[in-house]
Amino acid sequence: MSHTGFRILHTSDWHLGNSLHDRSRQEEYRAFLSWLKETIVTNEVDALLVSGDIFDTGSPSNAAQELYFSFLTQLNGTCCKNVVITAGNHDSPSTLNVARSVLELLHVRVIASPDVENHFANEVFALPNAENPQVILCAAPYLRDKALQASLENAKAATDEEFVRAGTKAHFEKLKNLARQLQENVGKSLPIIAMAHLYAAGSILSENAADTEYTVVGNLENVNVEIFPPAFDYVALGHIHRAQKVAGEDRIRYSGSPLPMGFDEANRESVVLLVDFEENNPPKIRPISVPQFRKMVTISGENLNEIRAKIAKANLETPKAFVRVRFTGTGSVGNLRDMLSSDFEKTTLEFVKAEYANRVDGSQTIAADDCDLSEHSPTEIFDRRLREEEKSTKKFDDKMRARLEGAFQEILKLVQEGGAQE
Ligand SMILES: [Mn+2]
Repeated sequence: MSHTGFRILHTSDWHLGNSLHDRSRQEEYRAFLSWLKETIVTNEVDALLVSGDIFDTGSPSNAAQELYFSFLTQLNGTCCKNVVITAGNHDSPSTLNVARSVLELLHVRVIASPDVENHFANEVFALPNAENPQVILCAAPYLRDKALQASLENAKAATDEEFVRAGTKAHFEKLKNLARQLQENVGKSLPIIAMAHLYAAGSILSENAADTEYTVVGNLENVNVEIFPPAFDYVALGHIHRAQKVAGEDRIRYSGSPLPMGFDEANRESVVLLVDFEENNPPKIRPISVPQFRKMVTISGENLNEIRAKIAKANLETPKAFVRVRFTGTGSVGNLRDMLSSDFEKTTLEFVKAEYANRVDGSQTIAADDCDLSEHSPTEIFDRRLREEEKSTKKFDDKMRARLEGAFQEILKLVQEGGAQE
């Protein structure tokens, strides 16, 4: 698949280390990354852009990190001479920064947090390199308070939402100016590509409430895509798990997550986006469908007989699938897991969870509505807990919040390292 211009592959929201109700997804991730490498090589991709949420948590398991590093190492020596990785809200900037200087030797650029002291100079650069500039990147990671405050040059905002909106807008304005400056230095008009990890107003979260919860928890602020004027030839977004263009603009895209992050995301198509930049033309965008490496199936039934028949059928149609059982009848027939586990033992299916569709468990009041706690990462639930706290008492300042989050991550890491064999 040869080409003349500059070709990127845009993806995001890998959430490496994600597990499905304690079931490891390591093999799915391994299969995805090996597929991704093949796709990059087959399509002669020049640069890979990953717009945030590389890892599922701020302290990813060793197994998740091993996948990440071995994938990046395997790209070395292929057509893909550049990789740009930005941090999402799930990523810990310091975790991503650990290997930054080593990865630089492999032409992998990690932008974990905006360099406030140097006026965000780390986010704007040319690819493939300064000697042979073909495109200009404005690669912003997820913007936390410090970066938003610096972007606003300490101007005050009326509300938290306004702070995020105005700060984000000011940030991309600054990046655009840096890109223009770089263009002037180069002496020609190169395509400008923005990377951002945010919730763009007008984007569709999901048909499904649970997906919505997963994606925007801890970040209810959305920003208007007017912050990306046409000076940005392409905007590679991350954060929303469903692939889409935003506000009808072809050039503003979410790639979506390559793997479904739960049963509620299982029915949508996953893609990565190939984007070609040629002189004086709008970018050409081509989605490539990501195979589903392991099916996720929901079996619903009004009674046990119906459910048992569907289990047998699923075993033939989708062997090895992860299965969620939903009892949609009235009343209770007892512990579904106990009653169905012997049925599953005769199959290749993986019985992940069983639930009564019409019952709300009283233990789940922290997670509002009818969402399932196990659909969320511990960090998200903690984040939500902090928000609840802020409703009844006062808001935490940045320092206090950072201390609480730090302490939580430390405990989480201890628990995970003590409990998991990975
Ligand atoms: Mn995110």
